[in-house]
Amino acid sequence: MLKIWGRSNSNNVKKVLWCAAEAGIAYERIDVGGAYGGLDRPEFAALNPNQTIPVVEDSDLVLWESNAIVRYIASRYAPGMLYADDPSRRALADLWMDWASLTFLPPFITIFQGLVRTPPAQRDMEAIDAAVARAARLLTIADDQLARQPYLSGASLGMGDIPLGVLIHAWFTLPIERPDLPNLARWYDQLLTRPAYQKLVAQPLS
Ligand SMILES: N[C@@H](CCC(=O)N[C@@H](CS)C(=O)NCC(=O)O)C(=O)O
Repeated sequence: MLKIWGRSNSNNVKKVLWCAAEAGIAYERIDVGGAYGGLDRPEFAALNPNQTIPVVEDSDLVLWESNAIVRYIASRYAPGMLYADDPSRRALADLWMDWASLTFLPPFITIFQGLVRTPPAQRDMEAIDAAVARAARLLTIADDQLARQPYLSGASLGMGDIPLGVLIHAWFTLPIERPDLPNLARWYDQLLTRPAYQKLVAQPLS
């Protein structure tokens, strides 16, 4: 059985849990990181020298880096469904995975860490407001894409939806000013109808 290391409120762990659930595979999850600690234990550092979560063990295979794990689970356990057979479609899904993590994540982290994990008196509101404005500008790009197709991966849910899909729950939940992005809102509403997303991603922020 797949073993997933990481606390369930980590956005990067949520990607892996949601992907595994959509792929329909059983897994065991072990709480490490955050309040649970344990990342500096030698057994964990031997699995992931970065000492970060998530980590996945599948028989002899050990993987870290959440997007690499999502690609692995999708290709191994949900080919033709979460992992497109067609190289062009797959490349576009890859594009949205990378965009979520390399372009959207930096301003998102400023907002999320600032408003969820920092006490009010210690918040840098100037930095948070600038990050909200940047994130809102970036999300118009995703909104444009979602005007052309139901999901970032194409006609149906795929791995390309997973990284931004996890972050977007916080975007629509946080007490921030959001521009009207109807296609993004419609996509989020569709994700919310999925039992796996509801259970593993759309939880109170912590
Ligand atoms: N690029 C890595 C980032 C991993 C990462 O930074 N994980 C965070 C949680 S989201 C972590 O391990 N934080 C330390 C902790 O939870 O104690 C990935 O996508 O897996």
